[in-house]
Amino acid sequence: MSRILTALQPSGILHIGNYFGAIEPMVSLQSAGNQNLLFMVDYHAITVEQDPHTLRQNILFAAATYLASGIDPEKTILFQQSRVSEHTELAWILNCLVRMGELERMTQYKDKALGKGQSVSVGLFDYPVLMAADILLYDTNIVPVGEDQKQHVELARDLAERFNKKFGETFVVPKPQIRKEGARLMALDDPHKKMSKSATSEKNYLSLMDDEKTVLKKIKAAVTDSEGTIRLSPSRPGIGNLITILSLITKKTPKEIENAYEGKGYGDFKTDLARELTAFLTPLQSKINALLKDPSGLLKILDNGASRAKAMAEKKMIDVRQKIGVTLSS
Ligand code: ATP
Ligand code: LTN
Repeated sequence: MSRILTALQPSGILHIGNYFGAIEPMVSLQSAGNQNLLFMVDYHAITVEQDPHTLRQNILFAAATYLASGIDPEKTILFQQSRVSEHTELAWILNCLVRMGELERMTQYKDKALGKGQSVSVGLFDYPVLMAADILLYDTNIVPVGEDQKQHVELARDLAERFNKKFGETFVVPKPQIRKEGARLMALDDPHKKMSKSATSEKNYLSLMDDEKTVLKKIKAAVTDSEGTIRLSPSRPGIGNLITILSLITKKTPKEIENAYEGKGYGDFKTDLARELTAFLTPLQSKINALLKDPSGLLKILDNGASRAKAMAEKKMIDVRQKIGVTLSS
């Protein structure tokens, strides 16, 4: 039996990169026998400014999205990070093992801090340590994430090994699991950058809540090149990204898509892609909206998830406190 864990920031819209990079893999790993945890990392979200009212709504929206995507709360412990205070407690202990240089090397930090100078929050710098605590607290074996989080999971591995060496075998050393296709969907308006919900332009991403008109507009405007053929090539990231999206949605291989569009141009391809996207998003949106109409139902699921997670985390922390020498009774 493997323990599988992932988390997403409840920081606003979710896009199809989040869906295919993290949510769908988690749904497919829900098979019997695995023990799964999925949570909204609200304490990660506040590393950048959040409006409290919006944050509250985003947490519920994220929970509704996971459930609508097929997360079964019987099979997956679904909860909110801040409800299990052991996450921040373990992060503090790991803070005392991590080195400044290790955090300074993190590319997500470098990207997000760029241009912000000294005004960037200490929380943003420390973000990967809280993430390591999230993972190590539950003896996680596998962490399904998009490509951009690989470096953070590697830090969690290093910290697990460092702790185990210093204090004795305590933590499972986790492995990232990154899918082959779709681990890094690119921005529609710039295929050299990753699709990102914190992008300044809405043309960057396809939101899970975009309606038919918006999807068509964004796909028609998606950056390609002047070659005009539907073919994968490393030198053509724009069309490659769109082929990947169609392949993820239709479950056809990129090769099958190339063959189907032999002799056709961007116009036909983009119209079909927009139609397939809408057919995929519409039922998902109805399910999300139905779940959001019953906030007390959502809260019940999250309460239940939090108490199951808390029980596991409390047990782990008894061992951790003992190992580092702060527990006085034997
Ligand atoms: P932000 O832009 O605020 O950093 P994000 O869009 O990167 O947000 P996160 O909440 O950081 O989203 O990521 C949630 C999950 O989605 C992670 O597992 C991450 O690896 C995955 N993910 C994010 N962007 C993409 C993408 N473009 N392609 C595939 N997976 C992605
Ligand atoms: N940093 C991740 C979110 C995250 C996470 C985690 C992912 C926080 N804790 C634990 C996997 C496991 C992100 O931005 N996507």
